[in-house]
Amino acid sequence: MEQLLATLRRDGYLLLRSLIPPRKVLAMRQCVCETLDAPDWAHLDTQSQRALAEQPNEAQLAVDRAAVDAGNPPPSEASLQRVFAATPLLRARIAPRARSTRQKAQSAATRSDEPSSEQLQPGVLLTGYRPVTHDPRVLDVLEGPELRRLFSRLFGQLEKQHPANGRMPSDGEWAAGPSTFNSKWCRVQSRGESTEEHTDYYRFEHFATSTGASDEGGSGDAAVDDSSRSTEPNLFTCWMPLGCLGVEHGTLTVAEGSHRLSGYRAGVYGSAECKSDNELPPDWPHWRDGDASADVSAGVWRTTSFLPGDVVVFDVRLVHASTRNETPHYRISMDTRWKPTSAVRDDMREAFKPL
Ligand SMILES: O=C(O)CCC(=O)C(=O)O
Repeated sequence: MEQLLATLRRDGYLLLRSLIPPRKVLAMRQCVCETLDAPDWAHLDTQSQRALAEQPNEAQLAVDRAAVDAGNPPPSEASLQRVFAATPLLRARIAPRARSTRQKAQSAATRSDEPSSEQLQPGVLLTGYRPVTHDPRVLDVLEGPELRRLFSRLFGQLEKQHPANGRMPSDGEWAAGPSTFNSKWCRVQSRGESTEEHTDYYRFEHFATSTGASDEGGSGDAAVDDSSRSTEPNLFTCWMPLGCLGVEHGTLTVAEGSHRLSGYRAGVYGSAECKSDNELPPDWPHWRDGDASADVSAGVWRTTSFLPGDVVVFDVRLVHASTRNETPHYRISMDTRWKPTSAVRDDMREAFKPL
């Protein structure tokens, strides 16, 4: 845990593979897809998906399903992809906005995933839509034992390094519980959609520290270790893909080390110091472009492909975005916010749920 926390403080994020059993994440996705498939939404094109589905090799599929259900050891990527492909709702395509009978016949005859030029339904933000975000299948993950254990241990480590009130807690107290935001974010992105670069800090600055005092910001120099600052934000985002996501589906991308830029101070967002209202710190160009005169190179964006069960935990200040969904399938993800319960002030209690 010490190493994980050090990495989180240094890079601003942690990528944890296979943290959650994939069958639980696929159940979450099923919940979102059921909503998108319902008549009043009708965003999914499950019918044509069924027509396009390959006949699965049943014996192989039984082995794959058993591996996914067992979850431990984590199923192989091939097993997950095959289970995914054999479940029509999970593989459903984005429905066209409106199609003529001729277009429908054409698309049924095309056994290809190639994006066509037709207009597809846009994505939807299901954030705060409780039939999805508070469905038991979703809460089983977003407030479930795997994330609770991870954040208990991470926050226990945090508290060891920064004891509350300047005193060392006893061993038992180190197992400080985590709290999670009651609202949950659910993003469904259609073809051509992506998330612009931004930091969550400005939306969450009220919740970012326990004292209400704002961080003075890093020096912008990634070599400086400022982990001893007591006003370091203790609010973290946990992002997870709800499916098998290649970079072409729209994956989370993180601006490594950008949490250490200066300007993460309460009141900056919307002020003249923050030159635009695009939720980026004033020092962002310094990370993005580097500074040739001072021999500082531009920062590095990182992304990867994801499988159900992977999560990314990141500092509330980290600049992040997503790649563009280039496929005819929805890209679905969820994200939540976490904070040590001991750091939840009275005026934050309504927003957080202790676990
Ligand atoms: O999933 C995305 O596209 C963006 C995620 C995000 O902005 C967040 O988790 O705060």
